[in-house]
Amino acid sequence: VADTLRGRMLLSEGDVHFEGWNLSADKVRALTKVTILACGTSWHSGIVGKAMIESLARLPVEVELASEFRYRDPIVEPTHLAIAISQSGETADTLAAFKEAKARGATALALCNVIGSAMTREADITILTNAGPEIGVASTKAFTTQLVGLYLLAVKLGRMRGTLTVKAAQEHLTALTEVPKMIEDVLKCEPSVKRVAREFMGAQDFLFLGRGPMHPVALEGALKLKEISYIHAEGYAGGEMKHGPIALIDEKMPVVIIAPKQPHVAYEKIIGNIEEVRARGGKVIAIIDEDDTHVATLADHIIRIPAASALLAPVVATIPMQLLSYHVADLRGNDVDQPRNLAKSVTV
Ligand code: F1P
Repeated sequence: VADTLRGRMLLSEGDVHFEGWNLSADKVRALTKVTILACGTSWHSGIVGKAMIESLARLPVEVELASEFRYRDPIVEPTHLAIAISQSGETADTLAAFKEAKARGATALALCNVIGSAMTREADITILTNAGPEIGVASTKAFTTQLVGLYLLAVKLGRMRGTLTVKAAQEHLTALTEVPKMIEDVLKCEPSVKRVAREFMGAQDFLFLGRGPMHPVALEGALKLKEISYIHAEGYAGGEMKHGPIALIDEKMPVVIIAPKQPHVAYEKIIGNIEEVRARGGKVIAIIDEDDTHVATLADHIIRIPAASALLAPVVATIPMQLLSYHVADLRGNDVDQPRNLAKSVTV
């Protein structure tokens, strides 16, 4: 965990000390809303961050597409905390939205990977992730690192607002110290991911489904596949399947269903999704817990992942998504580090 964030960061007695943190307890208690501003993969981590902050600090969070924010008339007040999430710290739309929120009175917090980047210069507070430099254009380790940064921030806000006891905060911090081991364990799924990649490398479309905390994981799985494999992919919340994407399902359509048994994932409903896909001839690739015996019998392919606490499950479940797009892209002969048409930081 110490390696996750740059600068001095101390975890002690249920508290997180970020270097340069200058928000008083009074100001944190007076906050009425958090607005997360981000693009692409960073926007997906914002959706995970929303669940973390709402659950631990009991503050309402809105996750805004930064590319839309400045083109409307957003409601921003001095009691709002605007969080810009960006690997590069330079993405033009995120920077513009961040400036807009700050100009309208919000406190500005940047969660970025690059010291001295435009967003860190703009910010009142910066939390520096230590995920770089990323060699590839598509954001991967930045995503998982942003999730850890958001988790730590949620614990800090929860402590300052009094919504988390010292004991509860310490339990979350202890769970975070298990992340490196969890990542080591989840990487063991690579052989099964490779088998899936070989079978579906020629697919024209993919669908990714997840509920609750697995919804942003599904969105990210689809985005990574698009970015480096150039395969059309859609990520959907499981409950939305019947509102449209179900029309796409036929025997040519692989559907990745992210189904660890987690609170808010609605495991029973996910089983319904699997049955609906199978009934239309679609091929189900299920991401499941190591000890799952039920979904394992329903899916065409399974990828097992280690059990994780509710707020860390998205970190773990994202790894097989990243590996899948990597192996599919590699098998198709694509340059996984320099995908066509993509820039590391989108500055226009
Ligand atoms: C945002 C982003 C990345 C994506 C690609 C293009 O970048 O959309 O998520 O993978 O690199 O830019 P950032 O604001 O997180 O640097």
